[in-house]
Amino acid sequence: MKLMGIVNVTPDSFSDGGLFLDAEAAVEHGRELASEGADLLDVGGESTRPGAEAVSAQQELARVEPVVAALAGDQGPGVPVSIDTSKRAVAEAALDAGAELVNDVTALRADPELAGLCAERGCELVLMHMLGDPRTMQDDPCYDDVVDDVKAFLAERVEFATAEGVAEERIWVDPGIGFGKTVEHNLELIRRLGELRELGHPIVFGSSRKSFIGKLTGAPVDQRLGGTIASNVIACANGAAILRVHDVGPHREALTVAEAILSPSISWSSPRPA
Ligand code: HH2
Repeated sequence: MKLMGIVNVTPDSFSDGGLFLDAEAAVEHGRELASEGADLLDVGGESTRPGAEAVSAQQELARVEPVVAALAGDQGPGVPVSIDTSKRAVAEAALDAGAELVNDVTALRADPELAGLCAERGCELVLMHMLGDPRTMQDDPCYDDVVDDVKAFLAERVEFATAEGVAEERIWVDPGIGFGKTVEHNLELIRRLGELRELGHPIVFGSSRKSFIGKLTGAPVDQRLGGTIASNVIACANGAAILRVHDVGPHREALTVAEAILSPSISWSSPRPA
């Protein structure tokens, strides 16, 4: 199970907006997440919270480029860096600065030319499901069957990406928890996450501090760690391969225990009776 630590270089992210807007603070935060056991660092310069305002490529680039360069460079903590963007220009600069993965919450819908860039560079690519865009996604989201609909969407997006030249084995898929979903939609997706494995791509899962947890527990955004861990452990049991989280240390601890329970590898590594 891999942990993707979140490094938001934004003034308005829903849970940590403004905390790491300064490049140095963001780099320091990334180093800390790596030291707590992050396998990847996901750097983002545009909030995707419901109702968030769009940011220009220039502004986004100015936020993320120095952070990616520092975290992916020789003096960085030595874990791969991903760029959370939907814009080709931002992704290109981040890849030039050393990022190895593109995480696109629009799954190549906002800027289809991003596909060609990923194909050309041979980087990993995360395709996430979202209903509409961040300004409208929470306006009464409706599905026939949320899991079937998300699965069909992701299958179509994988087809688009591969038609544009992205290698099948580079593609990861993500159900987009909280992106155009009610509490019940999110819970259903977590319960039936295993069905997305039929797509044949590693599943990225991001529930960290999201509002469905607050709606269930009544906790404000800075007190949702318990709920986040519960949802992530269940996602892990149901087949997620990568968890995108703000709080790496507590998740590393929880997953060490969860994986020891779930994984048969422990008995494989012990001597077997002849
Ligand atoms: N969630 C957010 C942003 N990017 N990427 C993937 N693949 N999956 C997610 O679930 C996901 C994502 C939203 O979380 P956060 O970055 O903390 O907030 P904001 O978008 O407000 O910066």
